[in-house]
Amino acid sequence: MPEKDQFNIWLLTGVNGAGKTTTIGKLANLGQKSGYSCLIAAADTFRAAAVQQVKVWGERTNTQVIANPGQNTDPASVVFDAIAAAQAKNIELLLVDTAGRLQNKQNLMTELEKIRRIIDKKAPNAKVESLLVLDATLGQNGLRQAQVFSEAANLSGVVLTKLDGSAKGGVALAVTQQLNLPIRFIGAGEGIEDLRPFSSYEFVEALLNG
Ligand SMILES: Nc1nc2c(ncn2[C@@H]2O[C@H](COP(=O)(O)OP(=O)(O)OP(=O)(O)O)[C@@H](O)[C@H]2O)c(=O)[nH]1
Ligand SMILES: [Mg+2]
Repeated sequence: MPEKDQFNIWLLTGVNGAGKTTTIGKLANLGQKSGYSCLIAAADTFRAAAVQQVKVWGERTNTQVIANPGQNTDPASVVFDAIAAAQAKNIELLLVDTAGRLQNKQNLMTELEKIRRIIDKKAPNAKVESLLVLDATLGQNGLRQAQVFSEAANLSGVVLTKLDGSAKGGVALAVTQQLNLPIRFIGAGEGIEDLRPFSSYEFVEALLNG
């Protein structure tokens, strides 16, 4: 959970279609319901539809969305603007949506490094959670993703999505062990409520019994 009366920034990253934007919506819902003041940064400037998609989640959750009206703008500048807005409004939780990117696309990983740098520079006192959103159906590939994203975004944890399907999420165990990254949340559905804080006990039960 974010820390109350503090500036928390949660940066969500991952490959295309992992569930970043959906998770942002779920987290905004959880944050608002738990009494945090929330703001969303629409830093996926890659696709025009991406801003629209995150705005829909903003409306659903009553959360303001900071976006750049231009297309193909620098995502780091959106993050810069969003941090300024959050600081001016004493926001407690800023959720940053980023464009999906493959870990082997060097220019996109460099762009992610820049976003992370802006956060550290502009909000040095913020409590930053850098979360890799990992599709549980993808198996072993998740480990390689996690390694590369970890370097670019200085990850602090993982959100495991799509655990409502047949996926077992066994790769999550490898990720947590090898990279020493905790799983923070699990997504199990497309709905706004389908997100739970991670409990390793439940997870191991499900892996063993499912
Ligand atoms: N079944 C299931 N579907 C999910 C879950 N999380 C997200 N999805 C679906 O996965 C698809 C991609 O989700 P997005 O949130 O758009 O993924 P993204 O990572 O933002 O995608 P890009 O921005 O294109 O990189 C959508 O159809 C979501 O509804 C989940 O936990 N379970
Ligand atoms: Mg998205």
